[in-house]
Amino acid sequence: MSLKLGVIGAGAIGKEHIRRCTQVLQGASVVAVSDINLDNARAAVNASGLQAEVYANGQDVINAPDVDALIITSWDPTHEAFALAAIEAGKPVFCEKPLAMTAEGCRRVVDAEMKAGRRLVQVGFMRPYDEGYQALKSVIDSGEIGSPLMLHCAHRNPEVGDNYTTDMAITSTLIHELDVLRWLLNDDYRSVQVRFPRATSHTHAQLKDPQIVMLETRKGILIDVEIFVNCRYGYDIQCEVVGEEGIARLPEPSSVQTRQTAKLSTTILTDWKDRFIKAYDVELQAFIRDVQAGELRGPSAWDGYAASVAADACLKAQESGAQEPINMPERPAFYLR
Ligand code: NAI
Ligand code: NAD
Ligand code: ISE
Repeated sequence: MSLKLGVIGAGAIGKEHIRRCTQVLQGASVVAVSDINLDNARAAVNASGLQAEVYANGQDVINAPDVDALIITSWDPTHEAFALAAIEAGKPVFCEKPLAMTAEGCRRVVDAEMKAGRRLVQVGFMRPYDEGYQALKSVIDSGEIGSPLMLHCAHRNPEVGDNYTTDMAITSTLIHELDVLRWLLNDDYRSVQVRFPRATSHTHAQLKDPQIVMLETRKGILIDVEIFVNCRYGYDIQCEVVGEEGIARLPEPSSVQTRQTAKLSTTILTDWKDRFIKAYDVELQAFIRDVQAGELRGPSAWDGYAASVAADACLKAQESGAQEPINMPERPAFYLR
C-alpha cells in the first residue's frame, strides 16, 4: 500500500523531496504540504501536479488523519519541535539535518523516541548513501591503504544567502562531515580547533569565510576540513584519506572530459541537489521501504545527536580559538544495530 506523506517546509529541498517522492521513488505519495510561507507550499504542490492538501501550519500536517509519515524540510531551528510532535503522534519522520540546533535539543528527540519504544526518526544525512563515499569506505575497510592516519577534506559551496552566518558553517554545512566521517572511519571525535584564515572579499560582516576545522578522533586520526561557502567556482566536496600504506580519495562525480581550444577540462557541479541526487533518492527510498517494513534502519536520532555533540564543541572552538574537548556519551542499547 502507498505510504501517505506530509511535507513540512517547501523550499529548495522540500520541493526536491516532493518531486522525487512523486516522480522517482516507489511506494509513497505526498498528500499534505505546509510552509510558513503558504505560497511556497502552493507552488510546490502545483509544480509536481499533486492532489495534496495545503496546510498553514506544520502541526496540522502532523495531525492530519491521512498522513502516515512526515518529511521535515523547514528551516534548521524548526526541526526539533516538528520531530518531537511527530514522535508524540506516533508517526515516522524523515527529518532534514540538523536534527536540532544543539546536542541538548537532539537529546530531547532521542529521549522521546526511546520513550516511544521504537525508532521513528531518520535524519537526512545522505552521504552514507552516496556511491562515492561507499566505495571509499570499502577501500578503507579492506585494509588496502593500511590504517588511516590523516584526512584532508573540503566542503565548498559557490555562494550562500545573506542570512547565512558563521555558526551555520558548522550547524548546517560541516554537520555533513561530522556525520559521515564517524561512519567512514568507524571512530568518534575527541577534540576540535577552528581557525579563520584571511576572509574572502565575497563574504559579509556576519560570516567568517572560509574556516578550517581540525578534528582529532579517539583513534588519534587528525582531520582537517576546509569550509568555504563563497568559493565561487562550484559545489565541491573533497575527502582524501592518508593511510600508512597509501592514499584513497573520494571519487569525483563522473563528467565528460573535453579537449578544446588548448584546454583539457571536466565540468564541476554547482549545486548540492545535483551532486548528491542519487544519494537523496536512495536515502528517501530506504525511509519509505523501512517505514512499510516497520523498522527504520537509516541514520538515527542518535546519529543526529552525535553530530550535534561535535557541532556544539566546534561552535565553542569558533569562539575560543582553543582546542575544545568533544565528550561523546556511550550509545544506548536502543540504538545498537
Ligand atoms: P529553504 O529555505 O529553501 O526552505 C525552507 C522552507 O521551510 C521555506 O520554504 C520556509 O518557508 C519553510 N519553513 C520555515 N519555517 C517553517 C515552518 N515553521 N513551517 C513550515 N515551513 C517552514 O531551505 P532548504 O535549502 O530547502 O533547507 C531546508 C532544510 O533542509 C534545512 O534544514 C537544511 O539544512 C536541509 N537541507 C539539507 C540538505 C542536504 O544535503 N541534506 C540540502 C539542503 C537543505
Ligand atoms: P529553504 O530556505 O529553501 O527552505 C526552507 C523552507 O522552510 C522555506 O520555504 C520556509 O518558508 C520553510 N519553513 C521555515 N520554517 C518553517 C516552519 N516552521 N514550518 C513550515 N515551513 C517552514 O531551505 P532549504 O535549502 O530547502 O533547506 C531546508 C532544510 O533542508 C534545512 O534544514 C537544511 O539544512 C536542509 N538541507 C539539507 C540538505 C542536504 O544536503 N541534506 C541540502 C539543503 C538543505
Ligand atoms: C545545505 O543546507 C546543505 O545541507 C548542503 O548539503 C550544504 O552543502 C550546504 O552548505 C548547506 O547550507
